[in-house]
Amino acid sequence: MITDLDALNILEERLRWLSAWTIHHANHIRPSPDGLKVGGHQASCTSMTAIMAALYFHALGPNDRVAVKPHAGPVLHAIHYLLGTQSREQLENFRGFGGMQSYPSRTKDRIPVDFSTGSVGLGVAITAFASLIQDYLSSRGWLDEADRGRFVALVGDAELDEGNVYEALIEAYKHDIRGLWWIVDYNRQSLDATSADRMFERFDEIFKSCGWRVVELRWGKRLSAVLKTHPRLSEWLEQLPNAELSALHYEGGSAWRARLETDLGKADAAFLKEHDDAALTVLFSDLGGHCMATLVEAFDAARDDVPTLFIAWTIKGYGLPFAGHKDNHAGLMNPTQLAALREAMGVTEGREWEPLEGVGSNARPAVETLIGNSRIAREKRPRSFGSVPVPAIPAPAGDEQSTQAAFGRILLDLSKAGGPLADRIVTTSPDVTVSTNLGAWVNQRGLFRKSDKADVFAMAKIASAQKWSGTNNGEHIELGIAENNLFLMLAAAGLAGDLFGTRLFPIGTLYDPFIARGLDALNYACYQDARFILVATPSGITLGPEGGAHQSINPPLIALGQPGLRHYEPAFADELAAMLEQAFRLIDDPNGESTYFRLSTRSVAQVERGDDAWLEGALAGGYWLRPPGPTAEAAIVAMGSVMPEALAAWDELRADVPGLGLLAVTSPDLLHRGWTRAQAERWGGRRQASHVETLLSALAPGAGLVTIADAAPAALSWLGGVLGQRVAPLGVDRFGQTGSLPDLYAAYRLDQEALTEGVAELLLAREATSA
Ligand SMILES: Cc1ncc(C[n+]2csc(CCOP(=O)(O)OP(=O)(O)O)c2C)c(N)n1
Ligand SMILES: [Mg+2]
Repeated sequence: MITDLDALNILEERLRWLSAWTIHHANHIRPSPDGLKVGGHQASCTSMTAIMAALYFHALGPNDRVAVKPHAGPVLHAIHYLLGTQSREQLENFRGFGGMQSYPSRTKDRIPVDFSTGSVGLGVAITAFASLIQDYLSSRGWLDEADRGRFVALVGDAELDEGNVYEALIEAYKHDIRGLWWIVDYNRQSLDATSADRMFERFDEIFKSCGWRVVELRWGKRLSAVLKTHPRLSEWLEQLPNAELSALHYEGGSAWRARLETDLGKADAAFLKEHDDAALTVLFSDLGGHCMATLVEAFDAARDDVPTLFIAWTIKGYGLPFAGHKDNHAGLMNPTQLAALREAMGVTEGREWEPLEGVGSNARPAVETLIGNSRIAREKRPRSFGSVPVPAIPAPAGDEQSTQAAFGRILLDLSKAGGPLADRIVTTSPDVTVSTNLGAWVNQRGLFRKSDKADVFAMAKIASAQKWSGTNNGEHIELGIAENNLFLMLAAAGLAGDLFGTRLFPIGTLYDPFIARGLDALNYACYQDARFILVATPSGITLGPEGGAHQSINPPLIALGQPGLRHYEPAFADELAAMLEQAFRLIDDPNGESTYFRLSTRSVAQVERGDDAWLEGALAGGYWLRPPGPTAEAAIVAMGSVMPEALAAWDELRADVPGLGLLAVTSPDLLHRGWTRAQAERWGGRRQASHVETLLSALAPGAGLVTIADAAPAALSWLGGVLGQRVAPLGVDRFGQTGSLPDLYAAYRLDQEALTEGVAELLLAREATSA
């Protein structure tokens, strides 16, 4: 009689075999066109095969979402192969072009992947924010109770060194986030070494103090039973350092015997007599994370919504010849070792890809039933979530405004007007809601709190501009100052469509320099194609008296190199309004992307517009604010908050420099992308000038450009390369300092005088070359 546990054990073996074989095939069998090692992590996979078999074929429900430890990617694919939702062709092309990815990827893998992983720690933390978003949707009535699920992170033990895990843990506690299972594959090995013994049991305390249930699965059933009757052996094993335990797992039965004889002497002689070396190897490998009964029991006992940390003891490389070896992280079996494993697993040569190869006819029905009953099998969700109409967004009125203030006004107006878009917006900020001008929106829409939180100050009738009570109907999620969490929150909210079928329009705000704090999480969000709006303000030395510690310099360069994120840097409120409207549209567009706005606190005189001709160019990255004459020999190219200086210089110079133009750049990022794309398409036989080429070819051949931005000069200086024009680049390339704007603009050469000098220099150079 085959029990479910037997069948699960058989499935574990299938996963162990298929993951090892997939990696082996890519490295040793698939022809290599370049001689490069393909790689893969057989040891990291087999460390988790029992845990994953117990989850996917027993514990997980249809709505549960899992972030899989990156190096166990092949196990996830093997599971889908058994479920029939992954093809052999994809497995054969592991790490190949168009094949299954090295690490689970939402966008590139053909199987449904809930969260991409790869940068360790981030996949763990995003599950907390996804759970919060699930609560957010539920409380608005946008998610049925029956569609709610649990969020599971499969965590490598060394991932617990990543600080972002604890930032998320703290935020999760504050928001009472539940429905989480974080399952640590406690193989006590990282990439380089075995883990520090001193941390042992500290993790439990950290999690327990944040309200988590900690379940340690140290020994399997068989080993536990032996240890119960052999107290000295038990005591000895409990205190064995990580490195020694790993080494013994590698060396196997005879080493266990020798070591026990030395350390325990005759005390356990009887025990040693009862076990030959092979039996000792098997017995001591019976750790909790490899014992199916232990795993199933633990998962079954944790079905409530208390966040739970499972510490499942495992052996890195379990069942493989390099089990426990400290250098096994990227270890690959050689063909001889692979052949031995194949035989041991009853796989006939030539039938390596057969899903249930080696499973006897006796066991097959039970195994097939378990596979058939897996409640996690599903197709990839189509990327259509019912579109949300985006209304026209008018520019806020006002002759003088800053882009930051305009942003606050636009959101306030959206809120007052109401409608589906305003209802689907969710805002979030790491403790800079007020100073990024989101306060008025929050007054209108309220804080999101799972349980009501009264505004104590308002109740006491203390005057305050911020009326912040929290309810489960609020639309702003306030975070502590941990920018990494902001990006993980945006990633989770930006995946609401994919994860829950309901699109949200997430807007996150922070100070521009602190983007650097969360860069990897930002990249992670973009990599997964999460859709959101990032509003970074204030920015640049235009922040003035706040000084260098808060003045950002390089974010436009970051944006220039960040796929999946569009940079807009408007100078005027009407530009910002049009760009926000565009950014909202891009969120729900299958071919869209996220948008980063770099805004400023500087209040600037707004320009008069005769018509809407500027609009299309502004959305495409730039437009002629003052069009050049047909023989223009120079142009000022300006971005964002320094536009008043550019306009003043243009006014001063236009009499002396006939046809001088002023190009307003709203997105170096879009201009650069358009340029390189047009280049590539030219090679493909299509010839169409990019927007930036069209703009710049309005100038006379050989004309010069003076570029200016309150940012690293390289954000715009590359424009000279488009048509081979000479450039005088102005911008900030030293740390900022405190001061008034006139003082700072003079010191950093962002003023009218620097622009005039720049134009003069270009004209002189032009005369010299034409003389
Ligand atoms: C942020 C980041 N830093 C470094 C790496 C390189 N790296 C990949 S796996 C790994 C060690 C992982 O150890 P553990 O989490 O214990 O996983 P195991 O393979 O032991 O299961 C490292 C350092 C990475 N992927 N991400
Ligand atoms: Mg490890």
